[in-house]
Amino acid sequence: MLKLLHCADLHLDSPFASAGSRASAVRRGELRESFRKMMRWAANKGCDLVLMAGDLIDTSYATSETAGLLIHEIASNPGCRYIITPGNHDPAEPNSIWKRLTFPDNAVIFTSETPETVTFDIRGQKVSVTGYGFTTPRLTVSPINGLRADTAADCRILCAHCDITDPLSDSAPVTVADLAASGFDYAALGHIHSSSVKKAGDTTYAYSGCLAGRDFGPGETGWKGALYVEIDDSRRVTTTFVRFASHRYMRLRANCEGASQWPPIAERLADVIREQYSSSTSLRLVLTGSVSPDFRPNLHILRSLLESRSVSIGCLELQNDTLPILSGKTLETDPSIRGEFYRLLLKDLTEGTPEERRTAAEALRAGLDALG
Ligand SMILES: [Mn+2]
Repeated sequence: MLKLLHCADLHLDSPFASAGSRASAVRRGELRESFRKMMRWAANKGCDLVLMAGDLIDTSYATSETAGLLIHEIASNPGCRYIITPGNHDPAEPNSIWKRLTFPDNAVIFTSETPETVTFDIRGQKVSVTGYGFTTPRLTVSPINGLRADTAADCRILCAHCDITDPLSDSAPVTVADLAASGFDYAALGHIHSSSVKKAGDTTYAYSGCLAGRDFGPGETGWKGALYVEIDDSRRVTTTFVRFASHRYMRLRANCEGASQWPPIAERLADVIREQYSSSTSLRLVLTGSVSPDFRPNLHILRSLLESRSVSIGCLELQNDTLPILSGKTLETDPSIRGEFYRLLLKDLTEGTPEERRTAAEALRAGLDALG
C-alpha cells in the first residue's frame, strides 16, 4: 500500500493583506507553523510521497527564510520523496527559488510546461508520477490534453496545478474529459482553495484545498489542511482530509428581519458567538432581512457585549446587507424631503442588483442621518 500526502496552495509568505498589520504577522506565523506541522505529520505517518501541487509560495520571489524552511523540512525526511509542481503564483521563472536554489535529492521539481514522468521503486512497486510546472503566471492550454499515464507502472499518479472549473481559464484549463481519458489512478490537483474529491472514469482526482484560509472570500472559509491518500495493491484510492490550520475564516449569515433596534440583535449574536466560536476563528457576520431605517448595526456594541461575556474571537466584521424598507409606508407617504429621498431610492432598494441594493441602503441610512 502506498501512502501519500497531497497538499497545495500553501501560499507561504502570503501578505494576508485583508488583516491588520499585527493580525497579518500573526497569520503568517501560524501558516508557517501549520506547514511544519503538516511536514512532521507526513514523516510520522511514513508517507512515501508528498505531492505539492503548486502555489507553495505566494510569489516566485520567496523570502530566504521561507525557502530555507522548505528545503530544511524536505531534507529532514530523506526517506520520503517530495514532488513539486509550480503554479501560477510561484511559476518556475528563471529567478524563482525552483531554478535558483539547490533542493535535496529527495525533491523532484517539475519546471517544464510539458508533462514529464519520474518512476520510483517503492517496496517492489513501480510508481510513476507525472507532472508539469507553470513557467509564467499564465498557462492557457491544458497540458494533459491527450496525455496517457505510463501503463507499465503499477501505480500512476498525476501532480498538477490546474483549473478544472473553467475551460477558458488562464491557469491550465484541464478538463474532466482530459482526466477521464488519462489512465491515472490519482490526480493530485492544486489551484482551487476548497477541498474536493471526485472521479473521472477510473481516475480519482482531488483538490486538497489551501493550507490556511487567507480572508473571508469564497473557498477560503472553514478549516483547511491536506489530503492523506492511500492506494492499495489493487489501485483502490482512499482519501482522508487532515486539518492542519490553526485558524479559520468563517462567514455567518444572520437574518435580522423585522428588527428596528441593534442591541437586542447584538445580544443574541453575542450568545451565538460564545457558543460556537473562539479566538481561532475570524468571523464576518452578514446581516440580512428587511429592517427599519432606524436599525443601525454597531460593531463596538457587539464587541463590548462579547467582552462582558469574556468571549475572545479573531477578527470580527459586520457586513450589512439588510434592506431599510420596513415600516417604509410612513416614509413612502411622507411629503417632506425625507419621503422624497426614500421614494427616489425605493426602486434600487427593492429591484436592484445586490450591489445596487447595498449602495441604496447605505445611501438611505446616510441620507436620513443627515436630514435628521
Ligand atoms: Mn493557483
